[in-house]
Order: sequence, then structure tokens, then C-alpha cells
Amino acid sequence: MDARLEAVYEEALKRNPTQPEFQQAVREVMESLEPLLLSRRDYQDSAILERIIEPERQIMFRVAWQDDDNKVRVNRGYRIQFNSTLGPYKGGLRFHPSVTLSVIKFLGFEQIFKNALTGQGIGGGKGGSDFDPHGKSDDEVMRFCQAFMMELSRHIGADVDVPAGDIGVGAREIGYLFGQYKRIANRNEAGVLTGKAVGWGGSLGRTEATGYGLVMFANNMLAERGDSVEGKTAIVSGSGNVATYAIEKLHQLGGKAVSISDSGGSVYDPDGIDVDLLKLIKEVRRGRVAEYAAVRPNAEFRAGQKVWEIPADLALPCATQNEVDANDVRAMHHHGIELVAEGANMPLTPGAIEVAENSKMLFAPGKAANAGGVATSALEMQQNASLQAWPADVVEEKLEGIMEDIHSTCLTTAEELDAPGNYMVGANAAGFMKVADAMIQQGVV
Ligand code: NDP
Ligand code: 2IT
Repeated sequence: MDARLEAVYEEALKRNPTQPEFQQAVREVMESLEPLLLSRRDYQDSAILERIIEPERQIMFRVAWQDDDNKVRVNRGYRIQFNSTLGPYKGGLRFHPSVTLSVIKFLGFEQIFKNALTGQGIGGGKGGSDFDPHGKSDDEVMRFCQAFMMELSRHIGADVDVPAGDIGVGAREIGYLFGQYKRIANRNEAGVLTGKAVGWGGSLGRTEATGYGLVMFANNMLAERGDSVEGKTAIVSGSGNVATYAIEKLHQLGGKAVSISDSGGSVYDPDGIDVDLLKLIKEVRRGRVAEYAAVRPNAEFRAGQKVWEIPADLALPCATQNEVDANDVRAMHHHGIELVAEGANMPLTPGAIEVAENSKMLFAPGKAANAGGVATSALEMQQNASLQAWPADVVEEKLEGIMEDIHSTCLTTAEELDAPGNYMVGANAAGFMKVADAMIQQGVV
């Protein structure tokens, strides 16, 4: 990178030591925006880059709760309110033992640009805890959520900061969190959280939105080549919310997903993943992918193995950050993968992205490809604010339009920046410019 940008990056490294994921996300954005950042004198004069990589507010707190044996447990809670230029902070909560300040900061940083790309008035934030929901009873999850909200409640609000789900946080957790917020605040403030159940303020289509939007985006990419997902085979990682509904939409559009995974290993199912069975095992029983393979005739469980060397046309990583490295992409290329679209946030390492680009594979960054979830969260906020509940087909149609807009914005912006067809440059630049221009208008804050 240019020396001026290196200096800003070095400063960020010094200020944020031992935060590898955050450093990685910042570096990726800076490298892909180098020509833009160097050409915009106004951005330099307003120190946009220096300001945008510094969160507006970082909240860390103790979460003490009691397990079913009355033993006191201690976890750490986080909420990073990264950037409120375009609207209230917006972004999910992640409950997973791998959560650190670095992980939440990288997610919050990415969320700024993703949210800008949706075209809706939402700033960027993220939160979570190193709490591990695996193996916990419903009561334990409830007590944890209540203790977590006891502190979080003082920092959020429908016009302030609106959390939602992410890894380990789904409808059950959002329910417990909302119940506790309502008890503390003594008001029914529906728009304070999204991803609520549809019976009390949730939007139809929010559960499906990230996975559906991902496949719509991939379909838009293929349409540029006169092609579509119809008849294509896909390898999918993960087996949670994003993976499940990506597979469902792919099947609706005539494609076939042949894999799922979790932290225990992966499943190859040559007959195509049975989505109803997957939902039964994951959503109802909170089980593992090994259990899916055990009851599905031709499926094979591969303990400890990833899915990336399975031959297919499309790859949809939908589990977690850095789950795809350079060798994985080489294997994908070798086995005929033509498109990689990120359902997870930052699933490809920098080396993996480089191989994908050099191999001329179509590559969609998560900021663009998985933006359908947060976009539909913003639709939920709109419904809450206007006391409406839209039918499912209305929400899905809006989602389809939003994904199409993001897709064309990426392509047009990439073209303007002399990087035709580069979705990463297009997504980073379009999101960044939208926020940066608004920051200039709002003065030095
Ligand atoms: P879920 O908790 O529903 O599912 C997560 C899945 O990923 C599980 O199968 C889980 O397996 C696996 N996984 C999580 N961490 C690891 C790990 N360290 N190693 C291996 N497997 C892992 O989460 P979501 O589906 O909601 O989220 C998946 C990804 O999509 C995340 O990167 C998230 O940030 C991103 N995302 C989610 C959105 C949403 O609306 N939910 C929106 C946009 C992006 P296991 O149970 O074994 O941990
Ligand atoms: O990463 C993400 O975009 C999410 N987890 C969804 C956030 C939201 O506010 O719906």
C-alpha cells in the first residue's frame, strides 16, 4: 500500500494490538480502496479513514449468571457501537466461545459498509458474548440472556442501537432478550430488537432473509453471464440459520446443495440436502450434522473435515470467519467451482481471496452477499415504527429488489474505479463512499 495508507494502518495496529480479525478486516478494506482513498483529497482532509476505523463507543461488561446446579458462571459481554452516521447502530449479537473483542470489532466494522449498501438508514454495530449455548438448558440460556440484557439495556433503543441475531442467537434468544428489555424499560418498544417472533413484532421473512438473499445475489451474478443457479450443484458450510435458508432457496430455484457442516465435521449428501430433516435436527432438536447423516440413506459424515474439496459448481461458506484458506480455494478451482459467495462474515482468508481472484472465479464478499439479513431487519424496524405487519410475499419481493440493487451498485462502482467485475472493490467502495460523504456533511464528530 501507499506510504500514507501504511502509516494509518501502522497506527491502527499500535492502537489495537492482539486483534487479528479486526486488523484483517481493516487491511482488506484499505487495500481494496487504495486508489479511491488516494484520489479523494476531501477524505484525506477530513481524516475519514482514521475516524471510520475507530469505533464511536466500545462497551465491555461482566455477565454473571447461575447454571442449573446454582453454580455462578461469569462471561464477558460486548457491544461495539461503531458508526452512527447513517442511522441507529444496527447489527447482530453473537454468542460463541470464540468471541473476543477482536471478533466483535471486525464484525462491527464490516457491518458499517454492509448496512450502507442496503440503502437503508442504519449505522453499524455488533455485540455478543463468549457464552457457549451448546449443551445449555433453555432455562440456562434464559438466565444468561436476562443477565446480559440487564447491562445491555442501558445502551440500546429503537432510535439508538438495535441488536439482532448472529451465531448462537436466534428466535429463542431474541425472545428472552426482548422480554427482559421490556421488563427493565417498562415499555413495549418493538423496534429495539429485530428477529423477533412474528406473533409480537417480528417480520415475516426475516428468518429466511440472509440465506435467501445470498442465493438471490449469486443468481444475479450468474445472470451477468446469461446463466443462473438452476441445475447447479453447491457446497455449503455451516448448518445454522444462513446455511439452512440458502439451501432452501437454492432448491426452490432448481439447484442442489450437497453438503452441510458444523464444528464437529461435515456431511456429504449426494442426493441433495433434505431441508426439512435439517430443520428438524437443528432447529427443533438442536442437534449436530452427524445426526443428519445417521438417518439419511446415502449421506456420509466426515468427522473433522471441511467441505471444500467436494466437486460442485458453487461454494457458499455459511459458518464463520476464516473457514476457507488459500488451499481450499485451490481445491475448489480444481474441482470446477465457478462462484464463491460469502454467506458468513469474512469466511475467506486474504490468501483465499487472492487465489479466487487469480483463478478468475466469481467472488462475492459477505458485505454484499449476506446483506439480505440486516436489510430485512431494517424492514422489520419499518413495520414496527408504522405499526404494520407486511405479508411474506411483500417482504420477499422487497428483499429481491434490495439484493438486485446491491448487485448492480457493486458492478457500477467497480466499473467506475477501473476494476470491472470486482465485487469486493465495488462493495467496499460503494459502502465506504456513502458513509464517508455523510460524515463530511455531519462535520468533525
Ligand atoms: P448459527 O448459529 O445459526 O449457525 C452457525 C453455524 O456455523 C453452525 O453450524 C456452527 O456449528 C457453525 N460454526 C460456528 N462457529 C464455528 C466455528 N468456529 N467452527 C466451525 N463451525 C462453526 O449462525 P448463523 O447461520 O446465523 O451465522 C453463520 C454466519 O453467517 C456467521 O458468520 C454470521 O456472522 C453470518 N451472518 C449471519 C446473519 C444472520 O442473519 N443470522 C446475517 C449475515 C451474516 P457449531 O454449532 O458446531 O458451532
Ligand atoms: O451479520 C449480520 O449482518 C447479521 N448478523 C444480521 C444483523 C441484523 O441486524 O439483522
